[in-house]
Amino acid sequence: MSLKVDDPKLEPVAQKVNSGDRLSFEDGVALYRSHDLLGIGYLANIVRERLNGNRTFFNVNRHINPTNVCVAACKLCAFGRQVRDGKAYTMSLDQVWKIAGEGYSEAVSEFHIVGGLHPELSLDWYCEMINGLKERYPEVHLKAFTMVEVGYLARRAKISIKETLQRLKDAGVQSLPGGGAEIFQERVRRVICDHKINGNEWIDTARTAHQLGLKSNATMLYGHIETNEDRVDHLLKLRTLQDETGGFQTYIPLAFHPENTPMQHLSTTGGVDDIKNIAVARLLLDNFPHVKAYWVMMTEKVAQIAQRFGADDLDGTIVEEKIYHDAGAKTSQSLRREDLLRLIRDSGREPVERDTLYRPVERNEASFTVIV
Ligand code: V47
Repeated sequence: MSLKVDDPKLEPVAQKVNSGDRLSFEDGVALYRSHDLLGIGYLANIVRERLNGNRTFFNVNRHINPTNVCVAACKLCAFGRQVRDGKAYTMSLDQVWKIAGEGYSEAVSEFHIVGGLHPELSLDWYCEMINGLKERYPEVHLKAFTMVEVGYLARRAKISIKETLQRLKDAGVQSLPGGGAEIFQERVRRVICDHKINGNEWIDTARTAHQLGLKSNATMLYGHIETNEDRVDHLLKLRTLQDETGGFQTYIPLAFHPENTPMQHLSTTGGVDDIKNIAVARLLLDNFPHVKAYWVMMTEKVAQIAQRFGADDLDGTIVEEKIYHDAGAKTSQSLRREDLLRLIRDSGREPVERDTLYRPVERNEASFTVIV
């Protein structure tokens, strides 16, 4: 079979996709530089269907952000606040445990828990929070804390990353979300998130989590001051770690939303760049089982199109979203399960409700069963 692309510079990529060979750094840059969106999408769709057939995954989840207090003050962020800011909030443990059960009528299979780097909340506090959630909602998978939060908690507790992750795991954390990766290139990182752990530390923390048996996701924040080369460098660093550990489940490209951030003079990304970021990732990350089109960030419409350009996951019901909405997102805060089913079916894909570990879920209204 010969695969057709309009841009002659993509011929070598098409040949490699045809034979199942790994793409190089130069291939990645050629893909980002090309305007042949249909050619790129065509190739990405082949890889997507090889890996996941016609299925598109989603879950019934709830986001919980226990605090927006953050010492990092990243230029990319509209969510984090200084302790004394009028809009700063920190939930009590009781509030976290209560809010977890609110706002959605169907049984949630995942809590996605992330927050700011709070200078006074200890590792013990977070372990108690996790423990309390597990006690009250034993069926619900706890996907909690970015590599950045883990790094900060370790530093404050004056223990190693490994010990910190082990403590969180013992308390009930079952996997980690993919946030905080931003762009690994130091030159960019220094501008957009100066006080965060650096790219190597993010990778090292993910490696340690995977070695402890905790799966995680991975993200990349694009559409600010990074170059195409920075994007490819980021993706290949993720691919290298995945070769070593196999611990990543999903990659999620995140478009920068500039509103209410110190970088609000930058414009938002366009639909072409959003779709291209899905497709190029699907082609470069040959060892990642899934690529997620995060509907809150992309809009429902673009996330639906992404299902034909390499994505095989939409994320979930979410219920309450703060990070993107503080940065001006116009999407809804929440979708119902039936909305996700419709979005997927209307893009010609077969919807599969999954748990966090991608096992199919069967449900009736009030409960769900993981099929193993
Ligand atoms: O870590 C922060 C990014 C991330 C902005 O693992 C911003 O399943 C754009 O990681 N504009 C949080 N992006 C979101 C995230 C995520 C979302 C959905 C699913 C999963 C998963 C992970 O959002 C942050 C940061 O990289 N972010 N501020 C902004 N103004």
